Amino acid sequence: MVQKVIITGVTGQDGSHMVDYLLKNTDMIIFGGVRRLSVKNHCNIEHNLSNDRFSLIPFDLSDPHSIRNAIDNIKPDYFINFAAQSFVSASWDHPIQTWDCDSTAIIHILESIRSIVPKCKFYNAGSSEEFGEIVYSPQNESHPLNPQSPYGAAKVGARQIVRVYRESFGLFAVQGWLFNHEGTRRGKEFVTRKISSSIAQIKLSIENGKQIKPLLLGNLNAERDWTDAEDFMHGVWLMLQQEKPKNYVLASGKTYTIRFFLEECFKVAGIEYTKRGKGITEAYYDNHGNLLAGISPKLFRPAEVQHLLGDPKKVEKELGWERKCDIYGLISKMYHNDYKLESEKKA
Ligand code: F7E
Repeated sequence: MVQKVIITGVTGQDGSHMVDYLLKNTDMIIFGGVRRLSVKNHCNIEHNLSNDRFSLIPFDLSDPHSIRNAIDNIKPDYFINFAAQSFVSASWDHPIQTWDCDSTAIIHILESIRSIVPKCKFYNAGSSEEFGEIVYSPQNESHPLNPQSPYGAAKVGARQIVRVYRESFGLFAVQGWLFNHEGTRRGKEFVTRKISSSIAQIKLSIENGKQIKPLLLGNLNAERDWTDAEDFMHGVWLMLQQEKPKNYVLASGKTYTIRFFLEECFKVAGIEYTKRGKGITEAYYDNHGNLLAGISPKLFRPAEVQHLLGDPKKVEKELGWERKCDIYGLISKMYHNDYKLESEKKA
């Protein structure tokens, strides 16, 4: 019997990469959960819509009926939940919606799995934001959970309920700790894609003699452990193939500041800059004195996770996971993709 998987969040970065990964590496039938929106956002899955093994089903984390109906209609062998309110910054503006989607909804999924398909293997997207205020570095699976945002707190809530259902009902339910993961399908609200798309626009403005729209950023000192999102999909799948359910950290084991990402992206774009100022006056100018990038204090967060560095040793040793792309490959891939997209827009 061919197995069936429900993947939620398929229009987003991780869900769409997981669809690609499973179409390529398994013969499973894939059902992609999508939320109804008046404007369709299918660009990340467009290339798979005509594949016989992939179809879309209605799914909304804020509606327990939609969760139950999806599980009851499909009776999946696997349920991979990538749907979420995933933007940390927005979680202070929408704390209840964040909690409902990222924590309460997980109870609804687990309850439906327990009563309808108790053998179904469940993966929930966990986050390095759960570690929050760092006690030691690098962070491994034993690091305390000290979330600093409503988003991080909601992911901790989900982690606890996943554990409770696993231990109480013997479900195969896991939640990996995924450190930051990026790529060409990343939303433009996240800092890496904001930088790559904005620098591509700046490059085109320079080439075409147009006025430069400067890039405004928040905390350049924050340090993040970035991996190519495509590399993580294999790790998530390996977590679901274990004999017994166990959670792992997925990370690159390297950390860089936001400033490093910005400056490296300027280099990849071939844009020369001069730096002036310090703190909130820190800014980047081109050879003609035009502002390229600066700081907007409005983009600082009410609380910041200043340093993240994951320890992937356990997942590498026990599950054989390894990453293929390093930070330089990632920045280059993101910038060149955005340069192409921006050039096509302008053509
Ligand atoms: O911020 C700083 C910001 O929004 C990274 C999500 O996938 O990874 C992601 O969460 C850092 C922060 O990602 C801007 O203050 C500076 O320190 O790209 P981000 P995130 O908050 O780390 C974790 C693992 C998840 O689970 C989340 O779902 O960059 N930063 N200036 C900025 N951030 C943004 N967004 N925009 C700026 O202008």
